Amino acid sequence: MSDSNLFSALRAAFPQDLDTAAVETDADMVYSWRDLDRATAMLANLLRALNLPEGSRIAVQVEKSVEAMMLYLATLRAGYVFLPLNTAYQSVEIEYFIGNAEPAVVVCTGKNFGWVSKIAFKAGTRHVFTLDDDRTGSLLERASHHSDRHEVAVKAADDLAAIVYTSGTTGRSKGAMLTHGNLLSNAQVLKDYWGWVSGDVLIHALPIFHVHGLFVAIHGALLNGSKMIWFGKFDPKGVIRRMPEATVFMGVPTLYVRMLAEPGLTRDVARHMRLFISGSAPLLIETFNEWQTRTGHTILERYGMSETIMLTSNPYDAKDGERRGGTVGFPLPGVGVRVRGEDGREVPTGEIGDIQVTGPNVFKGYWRMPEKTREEFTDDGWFNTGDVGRIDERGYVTIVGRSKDLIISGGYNVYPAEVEGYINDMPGVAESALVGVPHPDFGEVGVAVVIAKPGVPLDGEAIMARLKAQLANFKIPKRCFVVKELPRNSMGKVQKNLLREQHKQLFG
Ligand code: MCA
Ligand code: AMP
Repeated sequence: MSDSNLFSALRAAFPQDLDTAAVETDADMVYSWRDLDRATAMLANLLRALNLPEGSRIAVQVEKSVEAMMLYLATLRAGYVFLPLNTAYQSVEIEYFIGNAEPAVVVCTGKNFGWVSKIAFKAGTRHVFTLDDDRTGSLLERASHHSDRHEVAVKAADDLAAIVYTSGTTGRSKGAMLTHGNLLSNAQVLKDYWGWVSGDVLIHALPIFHVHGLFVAIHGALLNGSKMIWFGKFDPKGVIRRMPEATVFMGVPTLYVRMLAEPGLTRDVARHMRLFISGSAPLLIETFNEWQTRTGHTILERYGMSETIMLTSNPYDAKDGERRGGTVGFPLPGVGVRVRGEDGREVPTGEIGDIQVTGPNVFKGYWRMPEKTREEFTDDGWFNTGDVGRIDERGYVTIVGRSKDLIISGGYNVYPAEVEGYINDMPGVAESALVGVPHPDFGEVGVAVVIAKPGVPLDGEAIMARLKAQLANFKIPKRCFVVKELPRNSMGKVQKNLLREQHKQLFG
């Protein structure tokens, strides 16, 4: 079998001189390409020494660090399946992911070892390691005893490389199974489409537990042998300060909004930059325009999903067209995008419908959910994105909404059904509805509207406090109102559009 391991392709793109800098961190640490090669070998040897069954999942919930990225690369290198988890997830959420994915190895922070290991051992996980963002923990300690030479595990393009959990409309998260072929084909297409060149330097300021920071950004830099300037946490002033040394930046719209609030963001400071890319949530046209005025750069907006990695992109090269604010550009080479109406037929050009996609980037299915997988694919094998949009006569795709009930807040997805479930389980609650309303920083945030059981006094603040003890912080509604009734249609269904309309001015 020929090797389609994504790691092999990334490794082959390392520069000739392995002693040059591959990553420079905001804490002034420098990692060479040789460091990446050796550390991923040691970690891969540690994983192999555990004698895990083929296809084992390595679940990781740690703070962002270069070592955490190396663990991802080592997992690929050893041929196992990487399962990244948002650091905001709390015990009930982690219990679900570990119970569902049954990872052979769990890596967590030292601080969380007590409760995470308890959950993991209960679920049958045999190995729990710790990894902290100051290069301490049992994982690195154990890896240090292993050889720094390792033969990359041979993988087929169809073999699993990662499982990325994405919330479901019913409230239960689904693990999107991504293969080596999905990830590599997408990374190669983006390398060409975004015109990566020798000498490019990427500012990496996104979390590495979701597709944007983990795949799009890291693969982009590595596949081009490009250095990364690495921020453990997004810091607008710090990013602006490093722009004169960099050429490429990737962010969710909130990052652009926060940098625009900095007087230090000028044309001069951004002069060396080649490309600013935005995605994961809609970029407001105001942000797009203001960025152009302030920096002289036109943000390139693209669109993707955990299930598909990147789908469409505004053009990089002016000969292919202009970057149009408010649109997500053209289908990437090799990706099919079509818009279907309620009757399942293709709509005329420019008309709105459900966005369906196909291509080598489209995932293999949801982990252990064949029914769900079948539901999301059409009879002719296209994946239903749950996004609603149109394609104009020039081929630009515009997303106008979502058929899935989803709130995207600062680039993180919040599924109302999940949050409503927790609120409904609280004593004294009869019913609740969570809606997304505009927010100047996060783009959109959740607002909860709750009805109490007859005669029970309820307090919105107390509901939010209780939720905070259970769920990841970004899922907590920013406001919670207790009301007498919810607006309903003639079928008795809550009219969320009316609630959205009612609260749309809450945050100015
Ligand atoms: C933090 N908070 C939030 C969010 N982040 N509230 C709503 N939405 C959020 N996204 C709240 C916390 O609950 C907390 O509230 C307070 O803000 C401070 O938390 P902290 O963690 O310190 O916030 P921060 O560091 O300022 O984080 C904001 C952020 C972060 C940098 C914008 O959310 C972020 O990195 N977002 C990027 C997400 C991303 O990478 N998405 C890509 C998904 P309290 O104080 O009340 O507790 S991949 C994807 O979507 C697809 C495939 C694609 O197309 O890319
Ligand atoms: P997830 O699978 O959790 O990463 O979220 C994917 C969803 O994010 C997509 O289905 C879209 O609804 C949304 N999304 C990603 N990029 C964009 C964009 N540029 N504009 C609007 N929505 C986007």
